[in-house]
Amino acid sequence: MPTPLRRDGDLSRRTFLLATGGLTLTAALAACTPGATTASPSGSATPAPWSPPAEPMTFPKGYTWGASTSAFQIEGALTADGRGASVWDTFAALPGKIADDSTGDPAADQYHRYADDVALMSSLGLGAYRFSISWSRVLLTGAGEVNQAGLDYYRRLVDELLGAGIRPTITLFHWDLPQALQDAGGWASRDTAERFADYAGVCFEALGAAEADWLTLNEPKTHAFVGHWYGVHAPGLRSPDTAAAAVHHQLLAHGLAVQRFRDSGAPGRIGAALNLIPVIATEPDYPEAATFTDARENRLFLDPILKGTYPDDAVGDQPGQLPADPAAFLELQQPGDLEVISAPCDLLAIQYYGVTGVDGIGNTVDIAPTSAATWQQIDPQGLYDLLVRLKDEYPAIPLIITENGIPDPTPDITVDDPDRIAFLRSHFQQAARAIGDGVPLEGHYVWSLLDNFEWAEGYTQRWGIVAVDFATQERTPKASAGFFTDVIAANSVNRD
Ligand code: IFM
Repeated sequence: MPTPLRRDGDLSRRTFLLATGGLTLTAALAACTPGATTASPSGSATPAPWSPPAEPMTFPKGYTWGASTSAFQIEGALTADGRGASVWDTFAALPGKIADDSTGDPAADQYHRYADDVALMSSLGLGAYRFSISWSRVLLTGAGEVNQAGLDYYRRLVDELLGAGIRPTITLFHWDLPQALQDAGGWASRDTAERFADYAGVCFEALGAAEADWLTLNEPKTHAFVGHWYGVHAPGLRSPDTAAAAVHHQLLAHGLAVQRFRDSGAPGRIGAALNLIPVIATEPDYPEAATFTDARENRLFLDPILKGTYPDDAVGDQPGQLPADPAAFLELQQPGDLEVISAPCDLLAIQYYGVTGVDGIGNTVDIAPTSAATWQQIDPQGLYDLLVRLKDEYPAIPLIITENGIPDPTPDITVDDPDRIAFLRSHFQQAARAIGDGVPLEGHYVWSLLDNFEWAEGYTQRWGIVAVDFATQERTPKASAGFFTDVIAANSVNRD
């Protein structure tokens, strides 16, 4: 059984982080990479954390620098050109579900402003732009007749990107399931996977000629768990068994879409985008709960896609497991499903936000500074650990980081964002370090290009490197956008 991630110096690092509790995030991030050995309170020497070198860390030629968004979070225009409703339209309209009672309208209105936004991307020097397609713009009820006007929007966007020399990275599903499919059972129903494959086929036919990277699913874990188990995201369900079904049927949808992609002969590449999180046992004598948490958070998604097997310790009634019925989960799996799910991909997209500690009885423990998103425990070295783990434990596959970022500390428009610069710098450094150690990492996308609708947090969390005034739709690049532009131009990251 694989062990949860632990690394030398963890305990001392936690002690150190406690000691930095009064620092700002920037100071804590800077302090996380000192050059000297740190001393524990008992005075014994502990291993020094890794330090970036004095000279710039250079990335391989052709390394992709990009920024990411998703349809419901930025497009607005919820009824334009006949768009159908998604589960997020329904959920956001329910009282009390969104922190500021907002909806996906107007968001950043990219549906109408895409040309200006592409010009903005050019001015920042981006090599790639990751966006998602709204399924219910293309197929209003998730299936049946194509809504040409909706599909044409994405064709225009792709053309604009290609014209600007920016590679499109296209996500097919970023949580906005057509409401009509939810009404028919949603991801609890196997049929949704088939509908997804048909929808993917429509997109490949319309846009597949473009040299692009395609991502089937965005964070199937978050959609399954937060939307179907915790009830905090659309569709707002609270059933671990439904969450388990949403896991399997999303993964099946991924595999079916990969098959369609191959059949289409499209020239681009395809994979899935998984949010992965190093899990660190805070009670080393009782590591089981951390092992189960690792199974639930990471291996439940990595293993079927990359190895064609499900881990046997992710689902069950032990602390850290997805508390669904393992027999029912097994029953969902039909002969041949895992073969479909593990259809060879061209890349694996990773979304990295931080680490988590887990105690002996499965509770989450803060072992690193958090951002305004309290679930986010910031640990740049965790990115390195994760990348090396993927190289060591899984079949070789090109990797790209398709999300990495933090929110501003307050809901107010912010253009001076030193915390984000420190965050990005330290994560770019760890990415370069991993490449130096043989990890086949090919690109890094920040989350996000623009301030946007942050799901249940509405507009109260701003994750963009470009500020958006939602009343006027004015865009203002933050200081971090300038920092990112410099990194892209140099294709390297400085120590500080
Ligand atoms: O905004 C989200 C995104 O949609 C998926 N990954 C995490 C981001 C920040 O919460």
